[in-house]
Amino acid sequence: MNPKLISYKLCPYVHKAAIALRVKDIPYDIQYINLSRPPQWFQDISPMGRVPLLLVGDEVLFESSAIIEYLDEVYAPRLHPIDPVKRAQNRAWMAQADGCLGAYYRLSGWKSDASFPKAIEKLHACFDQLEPAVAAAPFFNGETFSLVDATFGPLFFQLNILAEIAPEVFDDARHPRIIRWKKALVTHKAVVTAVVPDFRDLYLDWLSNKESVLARRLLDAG
Ligand SMILES: N[C@@H](CCC(=O)N[C@@H](CS)C(=O)NCC(=O)O)C(=O)O
Repeated sequence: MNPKLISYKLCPYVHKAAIALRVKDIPYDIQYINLSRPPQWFQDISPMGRVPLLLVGDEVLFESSAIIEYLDEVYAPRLHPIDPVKRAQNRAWMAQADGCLGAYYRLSGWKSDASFPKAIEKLHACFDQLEPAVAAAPFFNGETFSLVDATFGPLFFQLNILAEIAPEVFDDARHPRIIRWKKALVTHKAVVTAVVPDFRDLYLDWLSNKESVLARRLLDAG
């Protein structure tokens, strides 16, 4: 029986798990739920009421990092570095992704035009910390796509669409390594195919339904 990913179409944590499944060519089933009205069966099995879940036989896995670590242990090829020091460093950077995602989410719903640059600066402050760590290319560890790439891919994928209306989310001069990394990630086959084909439309629709700076910009852009 294939593992089954319980999903919400716009969730970056689901995207991360789907990327790991795809990079490893693991056959999997996927079921989408409406997070604003989660079905009872989901509430019964999801310890935190969150997606993603990965159903493996009778077992329920939750937390995207735990899910991708599980996949990496069970299915070849190994995406984490073999060297324990490098692996620990990779895990440490994976843990930092949530801070950047938080800054991005706050920015996506930011209400005040006047203080919007502050929201941008919070995201850039996260990138300032990450920039020196992105030493290799095209991916975080070099030629091989790893779990760090699966973790940051969804953030950059969503930001890349957001940048169509807020180009200031990326600063090429301040974060040249991140920009180069971002370009490799948002065009990677597993990253692109791990979301639904109409993701961009759904995402812009989600952005436009907030009372926010970005929703107003979308409206102005027509
Ligand atoms: N730390 C969790 C975060 C998962 C998460 O926040 N999922 C969101 C959707 S993107 C969710 O299910 N939210 C529903 C809720 O919190 O009620 C992970 O990495 O899996």
